[in-house]
Amino acid sequence: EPVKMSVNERTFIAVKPDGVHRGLVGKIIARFEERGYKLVALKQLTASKGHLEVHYQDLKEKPFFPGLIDYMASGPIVAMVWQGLDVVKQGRVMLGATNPLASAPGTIRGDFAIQTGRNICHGSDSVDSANREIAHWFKPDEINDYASPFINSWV
Ligand code: FUP
Repeated sequence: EPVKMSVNERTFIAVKPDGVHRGLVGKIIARFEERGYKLVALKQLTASKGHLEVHYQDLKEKPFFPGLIDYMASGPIVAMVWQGLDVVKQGRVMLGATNPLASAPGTIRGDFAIQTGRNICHGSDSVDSANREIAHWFKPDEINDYASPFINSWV
């Protein structure tokens, strides 16, 4: 039986305010480009607390929720949609574990972060979350797919 693959899957990836302040945007984008993913949406914005409370709605009962919202609203975020084969799961692997002691060197968090509450980047944790998050952060006309012969033939 063939392995189930999702070729044109999309995920929501964001560089959080600490990642933007630390000048890590280019390095994070480069990792996704080099891996073979296609950037189909990108913008920088400072998100309102209301917008972030909806984004993190599943965590609203957690003790760290108010601090998380303050941190995420404290400066600009670079919001992106990346597209390609199994990009939701692969994006999570590339980000690394939420717990810094479990995030392996070679991952974004494993290379650049030591605190759970200052962990540089966000990535959707399932296809359903990705669809919800992409619709929450982007209007349909802000997402632009395009033919990439390089990606289609070699990656
Ligand atoms: P992740 O999907 O890896 O971003 O992790 P979660 O959705 O569980 O958590 C979302 C964000 O909440 C994390 F990126 C950082 C923050 N957080 C804390 O500050 N403390 C915790 O114990 C867990 C998460």
